[in-house]
Amino acid sequence: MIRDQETLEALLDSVRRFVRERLVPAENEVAETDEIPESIVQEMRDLGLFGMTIPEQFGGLELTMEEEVRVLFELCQTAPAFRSVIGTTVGIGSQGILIDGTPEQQAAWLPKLATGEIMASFALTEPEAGSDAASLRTTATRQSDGDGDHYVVNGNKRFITNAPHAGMFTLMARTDPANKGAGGVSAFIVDAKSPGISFGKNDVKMGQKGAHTCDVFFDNVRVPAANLIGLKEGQGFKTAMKVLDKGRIHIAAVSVGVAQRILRDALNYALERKQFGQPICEFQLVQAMLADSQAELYAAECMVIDAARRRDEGRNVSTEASCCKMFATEMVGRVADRAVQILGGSGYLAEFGIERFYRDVRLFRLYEGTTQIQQVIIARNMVREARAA
Ligand code: COS
Repeated sequence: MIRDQETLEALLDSVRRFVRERLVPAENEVAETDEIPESIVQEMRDLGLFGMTIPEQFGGLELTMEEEVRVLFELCQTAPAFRSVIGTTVGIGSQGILIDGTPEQQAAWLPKLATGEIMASFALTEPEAGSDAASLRTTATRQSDGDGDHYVVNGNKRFITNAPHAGMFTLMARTDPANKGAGGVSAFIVDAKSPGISFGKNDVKMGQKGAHTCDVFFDNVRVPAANLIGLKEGQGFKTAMKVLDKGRIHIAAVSVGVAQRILRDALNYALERKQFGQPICEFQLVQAMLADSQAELYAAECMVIDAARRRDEGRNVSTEASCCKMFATEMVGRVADRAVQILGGSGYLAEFGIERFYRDVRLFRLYEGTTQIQQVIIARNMVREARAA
């Protein structure tokens, strides 16, 4: 936790400067090469961004959720692929260890993640288990031999962000073959260099060039029993859901940051571009698009900050996280669409950058639970609470 406003402001200033001076100028190169230069990744390490959410005792900045979302509002005013470099390490890849890991597991892995020495990746989704995450088929079978207790993992994970760069995976696998539902799933810390792990080709995606995803194959991979998160079988699905509660607020904050950038670009264009003898920002139909975007963006920003504060207070934010994820990711889609409209033909051209954002933000409505899954979670929680009352 950053204990004083001045230190938080200094961090936000550094991130703002980093975005303006290093990331924005590199956007086109990253889109063309599909690679983020190592010098930029190193600067992210130097800024402490990999350790944003990791406790100080393990070398991180230990930001509260509210502080984290404020950093994301700044960091994401550029191509979202840059955020993806640190995203799985500060978020879904590390949080399972932090939330449910033992002190030994935390001490063994979190320091390396905090410095960015290794990246974390979150391996839940499978070819046949997307929205229905609890139906996953990857197995982890406990065995004991001369090498001590371990699990043998077999299966295939899909769409795994940062898998090609990962040093470790938070892996969800079925430890109880008789239980085909959520209760049969356990979470593990898996060293990415373990023999038997192999990777598919990088996925060719609609957008977010520079952020890499691929399939990961586990073929008789030995995982020490000491790497079972929390040393308890059957808790892995719940660990994944708790991780996603936080991850969904994170993605909502990312959506707010990107929307701020897109709207600023659209406004700047509307100020400059003249038609019928005056800047197009003078036309009320263009103003309507600007105003709707501004109001929705402000609503999303307020929601994200409120949900983050509630989480910092230790409250259950499953409903709020899904509300934020649903609203903010849909919001940035509408903002990007209006921005294309405001730029007109130029909005469709690569050189203006808006079409790239339009493609990039489409992912936000899909990963970490689609909009429809967020609706299911929100409504289910409402019904459950109403019945309990
Ligand atoms: N925190 C803690 N525990 C949770 C939880 C949460 N947010 N959400 C669910 N659980 C618990 C439930 O309480 C239940 O526990 P009990 O069996 O003890 O009652 C268990 O987990 C199973 O929950 P549920 O019955 O709701 O599971 P479902 O299979 O119905 O799945 C959804 C629920 C659809 C919400 C879940 O599969 C999901 O989030 N899918 C989307 C997955 C996703 O986001 N994928 C993206 C991958 S990461 S890029």
